[in-house]
Amino acid sequence: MFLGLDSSTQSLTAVLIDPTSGVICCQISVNFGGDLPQYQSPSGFLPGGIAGEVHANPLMWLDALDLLFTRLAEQTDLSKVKVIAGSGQQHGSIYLDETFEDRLAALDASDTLVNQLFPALTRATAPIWMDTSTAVECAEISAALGGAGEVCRRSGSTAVERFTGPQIRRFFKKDPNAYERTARIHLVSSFIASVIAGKSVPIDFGDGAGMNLLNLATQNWDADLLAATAPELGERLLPPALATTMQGLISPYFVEKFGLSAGCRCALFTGDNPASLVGMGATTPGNVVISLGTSDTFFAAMPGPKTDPNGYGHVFGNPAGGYMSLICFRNGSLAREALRDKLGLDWSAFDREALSTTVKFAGENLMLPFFGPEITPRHDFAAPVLKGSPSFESGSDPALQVRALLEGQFLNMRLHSEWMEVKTERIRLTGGASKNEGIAQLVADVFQAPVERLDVSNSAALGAALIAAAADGHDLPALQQVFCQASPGAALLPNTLLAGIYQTALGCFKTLLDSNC
Ligand code: ADP
Ligand code: XUL
Repeated sequence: MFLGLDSSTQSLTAVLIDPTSGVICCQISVNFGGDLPQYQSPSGFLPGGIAGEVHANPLMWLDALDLLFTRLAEQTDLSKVKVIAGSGQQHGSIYLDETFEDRLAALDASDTLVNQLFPALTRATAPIWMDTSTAVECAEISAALGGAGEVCRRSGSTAVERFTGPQIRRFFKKDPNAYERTARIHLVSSFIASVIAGKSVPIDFGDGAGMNLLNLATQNWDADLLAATAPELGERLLPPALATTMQGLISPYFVEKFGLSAGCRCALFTGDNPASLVGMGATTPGNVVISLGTSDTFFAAMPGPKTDPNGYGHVFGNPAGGYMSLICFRNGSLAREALRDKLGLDWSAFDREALSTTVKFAGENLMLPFFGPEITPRHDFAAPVLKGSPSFESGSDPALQVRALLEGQFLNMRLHSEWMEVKTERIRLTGGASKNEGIAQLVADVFQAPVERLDVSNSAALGAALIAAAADGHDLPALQQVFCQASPGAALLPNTLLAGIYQTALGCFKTLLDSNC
């Protein structure tokens, strides 16, 4: 069996798979807020951060690891686990002194991880991906490299507040003594992996690319980005590696305490988005994952390290080799809900039958579907912009606005993923709104690609379990065939009669966008 762990913002999840029978044997989670209330982090982070700071307590992640393995040992025979891999929320960083390595090597199963590792922290809390406190540091790093475009060209993203490099720089500036005492900096992913391996293990290319420090072309830390971020930073990081690189045996702590086999090995951990790409069965170019959650995200495999000339999208390493994009759209479900409520509708107005009544108006009315500030494109919109017929613009025919909102969201996605230069052959849809047939059909129509929905609830942890099996020599595409199957009959084919209409609408949408940004 192969174990995948995902340390996300709100919970730590385990997925255990048996590739021989093709079965997911066990899926369990520890919820940080509910199971570990002593950390006073109901949503997984410490409330009340000032000036955009959002931090979490790394000891909470360690206690969660002890608790998760306790629960796993009660439910399964952990001695059958051959390899462990995992993923973590991206960008979060943990700062450790020179005692960390010895502490990991000497972990005693009769004590807790927290008791043994907390003295090694040089920073009590870990900034996480929700942190927006580093605008100054982003500007400094960009200036040192000669502009935002150069940071993007090298690292796959412009300098971004939540990314780890700017966060490290802020720490160095605020507390140079603590930075000086820091011998090792880990991401959430590599921190948990190191605890399991009983030694510091590398950051992988997938998560490493979320730091503004990794040079995508060389797949190594970029000397100029390191120098622009903090002094002697390279010494505090291990050379990055591919997620499927085996790291050796797991720490005896887990063998003695939870009954894992002494022969169980550890692969690397990656970011939750790269792991989801694996778990959604989308690691080959041509596959696209669109997640319709609170915000919408678009991620897709790509063969080469192309970067977004506008600097909105991110490029990370693909755990299966090559690269992947991640593009976030802030106005996702929040915008769909805002229009629904404004027009006094319910979700049935977004259904397939409801949308079929307006198909003859496809592409005719345009909406810039932004109810508030957007990040792709980056602009402070105050309200949607409408351009079309009087009955559309006035709202007297609400169905026209529903169609135009959805078309606008997916045209915007199509427009802002063109830089990848990868033809979309198949879309795998996930997230709360993906169950809506009308919304799913519109995705198929606007992208002119079939849309499939998977019954995968923990795609990152599943992806991590698949990475563990791949690290042991299993064929990843074959595993994905078994574990990442679309629900039968759930594929939606595009209405090809709309291909030309949406091609033209894309150009009109771009013109409207350019005149409003
Ligand atoms: P997140 O993981 O970002 O919290 P989810 O992926 O769980 O979000 O998606 C939640 C969103 O899904 C809700 O905000 C809601 O707007 C949307 N949603 C739920 N059901 C439907 C539906 N039938 N049609 C459209 N949207 C829906
Ligand atoms: C990606 C990002 C989030 C985190 C948390 O850039 O910030 O998706 O990975 O899930």
